[in-house]
Amino acid sequence: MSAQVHDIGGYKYQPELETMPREKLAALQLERLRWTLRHAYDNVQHFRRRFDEAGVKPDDLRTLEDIRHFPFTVKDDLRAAYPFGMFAVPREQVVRVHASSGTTGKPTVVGYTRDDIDTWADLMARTLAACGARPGDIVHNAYGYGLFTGGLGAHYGAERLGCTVVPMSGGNTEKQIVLLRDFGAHVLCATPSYALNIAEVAEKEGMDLRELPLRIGVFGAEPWSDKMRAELDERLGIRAVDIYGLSEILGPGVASECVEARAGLHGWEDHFLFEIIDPETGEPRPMGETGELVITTLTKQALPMVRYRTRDITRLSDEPCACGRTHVRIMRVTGRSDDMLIIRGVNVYPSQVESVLVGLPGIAPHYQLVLRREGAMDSLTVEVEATPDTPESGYAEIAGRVRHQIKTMIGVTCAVEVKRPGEVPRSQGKAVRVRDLRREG
Ligand code: DLL
Repeated sequence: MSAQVHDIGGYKYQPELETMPREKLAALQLERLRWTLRHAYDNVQHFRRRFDEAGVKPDDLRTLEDIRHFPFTVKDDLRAAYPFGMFAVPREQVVRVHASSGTTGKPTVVGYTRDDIDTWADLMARTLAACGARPGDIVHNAYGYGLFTGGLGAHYGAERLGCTVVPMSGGNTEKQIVLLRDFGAHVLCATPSYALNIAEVAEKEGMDLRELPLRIGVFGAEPWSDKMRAELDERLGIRAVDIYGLSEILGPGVASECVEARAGLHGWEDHFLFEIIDPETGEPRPMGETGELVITTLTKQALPMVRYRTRDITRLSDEPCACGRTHVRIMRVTGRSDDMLIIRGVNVYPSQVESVLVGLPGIAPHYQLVLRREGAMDSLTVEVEATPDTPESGYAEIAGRVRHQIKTMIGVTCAVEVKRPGEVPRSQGKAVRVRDLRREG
């Protein structure tokens, strides 16, 4: 592993965990997987029932590949067990819960024992270190605090790494900017869309964020593109690094890019087992092929998860990485299988629209997809925003160009509305990319 990774001062950092030879890592995974299956089967009614239905017992697992015989877990299983029915330890041993807001139906509730919180802090410290944060840095944490895992997850990790944490949470953007400047933060933790919002407000107020000590952006919780990364690097004067996680598995701290390569996110394999499956058939796919990411926890006590279907579409890579870490890389998550919109029979992912938009001159990186029902037909309007230097007389031409590009690249006919600068709503956390008005009209 390169010198930068070792050289991180006070934190009791164990690079050997991240550079373990793959055979040793696999042996560790197998041991921990066996424990997880036994723990889940013995202590969670849901897993016992599902394993029995599938005719598998924890001890049937002899190799890591045998995991394919075990049943999947999905978000609805957590909903059905609302609120605490999936916990594998007595509720009194659960020292923290978080919950996802859930756009429809009940939220999903997740829990942590004291040891789970400790593991999470370690994994987030590891994640922040991989992103380039160092002990002694000032970490401005703009992930939302509360039921969302982002705020407290990053907070505990930054403390564990030996940083000074500024627990800002999301929102109140003017104040964020003042404190970024006055406290001299080195690291900004936020969703990428909110970081862009911060950059924009700073520019409006005449503050050049590039002149501040800010060095690293630890961005995640939503899909973002390389174009957006280049924009964030440039406007904030930082290295923007991608981190991935989900509450059902842990929160942030499941996978992280390394600042050296910024090419795919190392999944922390000493704590999680990653698989890619065909989202239609559920069959495992070989290394390198695209499909749905499925994760099994290996050390979680309160909420062990067996083959959790994330709905995130990506691929894994076991190519060696410039940083020397041996943990498999999850290539950028570009979208979710359940974000898919069907517009007049054409499958459309918001991320596809984003990748069409980011290449076009005259428009800012803010957009929303608006769905309406006209009679029996669904219609899609793409709202884009003109850059400040685009004259309003040019809007019609931009709209035509965007419409044409979307038709050519994605195959769907849509309406395009060009909004004035600032008119597309700004993110305070996870960006809202789709407004579905079909049920309201
Ligand atoms: O978003 C945890 C998190 C907080 C991750 C802060 C990173 C930073 P949930 O609210 O449960 O948890 O949402 C999880 O968000 O299944 C993905 O669809 C999406 N997601 C998270 N990170 C990324 C990323 C947190 N880097 C869901 N790229 C996941 C793309 C991401 N999508």
